[in-house]
Formats: sequence, C-alpha cells, structure tokens
Amino acid sequence: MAPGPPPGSIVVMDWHQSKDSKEYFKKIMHKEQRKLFGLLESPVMAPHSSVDTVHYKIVLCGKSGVGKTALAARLAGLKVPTMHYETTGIETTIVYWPVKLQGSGRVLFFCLQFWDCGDNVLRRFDHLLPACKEGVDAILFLFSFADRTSFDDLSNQISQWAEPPTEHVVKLVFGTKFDLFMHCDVAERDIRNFQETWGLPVLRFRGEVADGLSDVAPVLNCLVENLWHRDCTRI
Ligand SMILES: Nc1nc2c(ncn2[C@@H]2O[C@H](COP(=O)(O)OP(=O)(O)OP(=O)(O)O)[C@@H](O)[C@H]2O)c(=O)[nH]1
Ligand SMILES: [Mg+2]
Repeated sequence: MAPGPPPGSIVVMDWHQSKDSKEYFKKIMHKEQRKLFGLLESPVMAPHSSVDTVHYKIVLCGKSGVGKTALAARLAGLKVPTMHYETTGIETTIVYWPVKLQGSGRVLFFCLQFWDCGDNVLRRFDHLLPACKEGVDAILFLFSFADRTSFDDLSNQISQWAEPPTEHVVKLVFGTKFDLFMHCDVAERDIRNFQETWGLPVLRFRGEVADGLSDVAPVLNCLVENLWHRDCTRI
C-alpha cells in the first residue's frame, strides 16, 4: 500500500466546526446527541442536494480488554461501559461521517461499518477471522498504553492479517487509555521503534469525552483520509 497522506491534505480537518457543514452534521445528530443508524438506515438529505455516500468495512483488533468495544462506541457517540464486558461474538456499529474534500470542495458521507470481535472468542472459533477479513477496507490494531503485553502482542496481531495479502487494506495503530498516563507502560521510544519497524502510523486515544464531535473528529478524519487516499491511488 502507498504511504498514508500528510494529515489534512485530503479532507478539511476542522470542517465540523464551520457554518457550511451544519446542514450535513444536522443529519447525524438528534437533540445534541449522535443519531444511531441501523443497517438499512442512512442520513436523509434534501432532494436537491446530491451527496454521495461511500461505504467501508473496518475491523478492530487487539488483545482482550484493550478497548475495541469502547472505541467503536465512542466513535458512534455512544456511552462507554466503565466495566469490561468481554465481547462474545462479532458486533457491528455503523458511523456516518460527512467530509469536505480539499481542493474540489466536494462533500461526501462516509458510511463506516466497524466490526468488533472479542479477542478470546476470535481465538476460540476459527470461522470468525475469515469473516472479519472478507471485504475489509481498514484494520485498526489496538494496544493499551496501560498494558505492556497488548503492545508486545501487536506483531502477532499484524501477522494474523498477513494472509491473504492485504497491501490494499488501510492499517492504523491505536494506542488506547492514553488518559491513564500514571499507569503508562509503553514509552515514546518504544512507539518510535515500532513505527520504524512496521511503517504504520500510531494514533493516541484518550478515554474521556470532550464535547460531542471534537473528540472523535480527528480520529474519524484521519481514518477517512487514509481510506480515500487508498481509493485514489489504487490501481
Ligand atoms: N480510562 C480508559 N479506559 C478505557 C479506554 N478504552 C477502554 N477503556 C476501558 O477498558 C475496559 C475494556 O474495554 P473493552 O472495549 O470492553 O475491551 P475489548 O477490547 O472490547 O475487549 P474484548 O471484548 O474482551 O476483546 C472497559 O472497562 C473500558 O471502559 C480508554 O481509552 N481509557
Ligand atoms: Mg469487546
């Protein structure tokens, strides 16, 4: 896969804060909260506005307890359970995210379907990994800053996805629990070494909630930018 784009080179990163984005973001909000979309639902725009929707499948992986379910919930604007409840199968979450492209100013709705499979169940049942791999567009490898073993396990996680070849798949690494800096188990030096070895970008994710969209916008924009870049450079 081609190296990722420089941040902000493809999508307008702070568009959710501008006035002209309001009519689009209104479609994914309800009473200041994010709207939940089922499999057959989508944002309804006025008939005269022609906004295309592009669909992607994104799989979350990482050791049990790193925060896959919490990340999917946070990106969808849902409450995150404070307790760890092991995910006992595959759960999917749909996130719609409107984006303005740099240059052309074209607006697109990204429909991101997150696949979250509990790590213990994934190890137990062989049919789950192929189901996750089928038609995947992006893989988010998670580790927790508060759990060194989850960081050491990343190479196993990545090699699990080496077959069939996945050069065309976007790969990003997410460090969760960055807010628990008192318990930080992974040094910046380790992150730098990892990036040099694997050539994958590492994003940091804090657990706490900011004001609605501002906490998730950088993550979602980074993800859609990498997906769009892949589509534009794919032969
Ligand atoms: N402080 C903090 N807690 C987090 C963060 N992300 C997740 N957690 C907590 O970590 C625990 C485990 O998170 P889950 O999302 O359930 O873990 P999981 O990766 O889905 O685990 P499995 O389903 O067993 O594979 C939960 O209690 C979350 O509230 C974070 O960024 N910061
Ligand atoms: Mg889970």
